[in-house]
Amino acid sequence: KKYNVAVVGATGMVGRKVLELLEERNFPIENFYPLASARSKGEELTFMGKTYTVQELTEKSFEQDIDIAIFSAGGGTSEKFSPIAAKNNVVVVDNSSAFRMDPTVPLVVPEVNPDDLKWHKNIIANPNCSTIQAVVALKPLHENYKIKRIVYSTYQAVSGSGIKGYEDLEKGVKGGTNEFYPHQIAFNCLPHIDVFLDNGYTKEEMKMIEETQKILGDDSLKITATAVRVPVFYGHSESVNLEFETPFELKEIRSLLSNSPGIVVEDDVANNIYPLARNAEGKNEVFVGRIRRDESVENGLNLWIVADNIRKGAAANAVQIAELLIKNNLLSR
Ligand code: A2P
Ligand code: 11C
Repeated sequence: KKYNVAVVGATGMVGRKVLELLEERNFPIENFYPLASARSKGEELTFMGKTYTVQELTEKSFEQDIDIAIFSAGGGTSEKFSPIAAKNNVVVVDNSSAFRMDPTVPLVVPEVNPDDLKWHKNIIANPNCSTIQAVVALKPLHENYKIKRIVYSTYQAVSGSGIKGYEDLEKGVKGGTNEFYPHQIAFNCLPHIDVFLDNGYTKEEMKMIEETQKILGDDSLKITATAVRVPVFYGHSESVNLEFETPFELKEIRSLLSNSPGIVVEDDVANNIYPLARNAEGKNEVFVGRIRRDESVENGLNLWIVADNIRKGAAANAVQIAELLIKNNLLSR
């Protein structure tokens, strides 16, 4: 059986990667609808060997026969159009932050909480990129040793900001001035991702905290985060410090992570092997290394977690969700 699929924001950074992944994973598509703003209306794009014309997203778009719509066109667009799609029994996989913390909307990483898909009401939220890669690694550890506290410190690529962030770095290394970030990003680190909130944290940091609790289904988890933008084009890196309820052996942790879905362990420091953003680029897995005890506390562990933020952090996770919806018979038409 084949399905009718729409990609909203098909011309954007994440949208184009969604198209690439649908093609790469041979997604069973009958009819395809690339949607974007009026600016791109009429543009042509090639997908699975055919040429398609980009349609303008309007309230009427979802009167067409569409089974699944993957949205990557910003929070405002999702807020306005996802409910219209949902009402028409189109199942929406939404990449924006618009519905993530809505208790009636499942927030899903297929390797972590696939069962949450069962209670969807036609909208499913795709988590923030830095959250996705972390929880893939944390899930098996939480199940086995129960996490008490997490300290996230991130090193995030400029592609997380979309094309404007990418251009600031590209121009910056050639001596140009920044137009998007408040400070030069080339040869620099900015402890500032998204806007600052009243509590002194950035929105990115609060997303990591709240989304991790929701995905792991545990609001009592103690979490703190510092999110930093670094001069890297693709691939978010994260230092993750954990405290568990129960004791562990490092050997067990390594084998647990190696045998969990979606994870590749790269941890051979004698040979300078550890996860690197440059190596994660273009891959759909989450890479984990520098696995070592935090000797300053009881049952403490440090990890270095890296993934391609546009793939596993966005497009790949969304396409995996769409695949699971089909596999588990969870579409609404
Ligand atoms: P367009 O290319 O027509 O502007 P990025 O994150 O790389 O900037 O991409 C954003 C994506 O979201 C693009 O595909 C963009 O389309 C789309 N988009 C932005 N605003 C709207 C809107 N109001 N309606 C539909 N699509 C939108
Ligand atoms: C960044 N994590 O790297 C952000 C991008 O909530 O989907 C993704 C924002 C989001 O800037």
